[in-house]
Amino acid sequence: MNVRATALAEVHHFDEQSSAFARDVIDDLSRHPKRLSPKYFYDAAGSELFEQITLLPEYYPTRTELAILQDYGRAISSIIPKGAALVEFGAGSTTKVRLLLGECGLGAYVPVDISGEFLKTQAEALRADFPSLQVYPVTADFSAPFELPDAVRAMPKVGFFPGSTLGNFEPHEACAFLHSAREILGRGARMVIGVDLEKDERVLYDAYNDSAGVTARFNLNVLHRINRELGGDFDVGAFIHRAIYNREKHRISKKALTARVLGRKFSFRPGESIHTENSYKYSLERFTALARGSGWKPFESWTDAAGMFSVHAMVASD
Ligand code: AVI
Repeated sequence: MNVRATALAEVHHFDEQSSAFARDVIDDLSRHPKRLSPKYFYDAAGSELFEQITLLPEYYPTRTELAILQDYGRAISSIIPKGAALVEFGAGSTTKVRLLLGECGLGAYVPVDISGEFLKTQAEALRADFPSLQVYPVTADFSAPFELPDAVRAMPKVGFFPGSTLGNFEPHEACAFLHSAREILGRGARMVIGVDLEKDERVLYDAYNDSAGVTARFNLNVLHRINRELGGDFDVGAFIHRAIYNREKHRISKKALTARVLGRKFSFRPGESIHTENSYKYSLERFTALARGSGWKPFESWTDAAGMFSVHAMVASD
């Protein structure tokens, strides 16, 4: 942890999670260009806003992936061995896993998420609806190594990573994540992963610049969060949301821009941006190459009729 973040943590008596947040914010806002990690979008307010995004008419990924899981649920579930532990990386709402639960005889479900409170609520709802299902929530940053609960050690493991969250990693980070998931899940593990595909620029632009402004609120919430949790004094109203599509790099970059900022610790030039998120879109070939280079062998994939989104089944390579 850097010196200023340590001092901050001491003054505020931060717990481990808030200290990591403080360290990352200070490090990331000290960079040129400034940035903030998308993993900090998801406090309770951010998770709620993301749930709203998933229902927007312009935001096609969630409904398209849900339709694939619905249409091919039986085939997808058939790659999950009976009695397996299904480990969901970044489990927000449990809508997607519910589509598989009816079809496969799971030994346990292990949702892993950085947002502990949201995770607890979702786990309780799932237990109420599936009383015989063993649910072991793990509060952790799934982009770093973490321990699986002892209770699932002997079970076959299947990773579940829907939502195309992989696209929020830089390609080298995506590769590191897939390697780490393979280590966590162990030999012989399988994985079901949702990957958003390249498509028309206008469709992508609209998906990240919705007319109701929910994505803008979601993006700017991270500044409110800094104010709430780290005693920041960002003038959030001085920032606007901007999402652009960079075809060459296959991503949507979201930047909050400002003309003036009253922040105490960081000064922003007029028009200076904070880069908050990338959403890489893959072709089927590029995803397959990435997976193969990261310790996994994709062996089956499913897409919607319009080729907007894809779901892949993979097995850990020896
Ligand atoms: C979670 N992730 C895959 C979303 C995406 O599409 O990149 C996050 C998001 N950001 C703005 N809208 C949705």
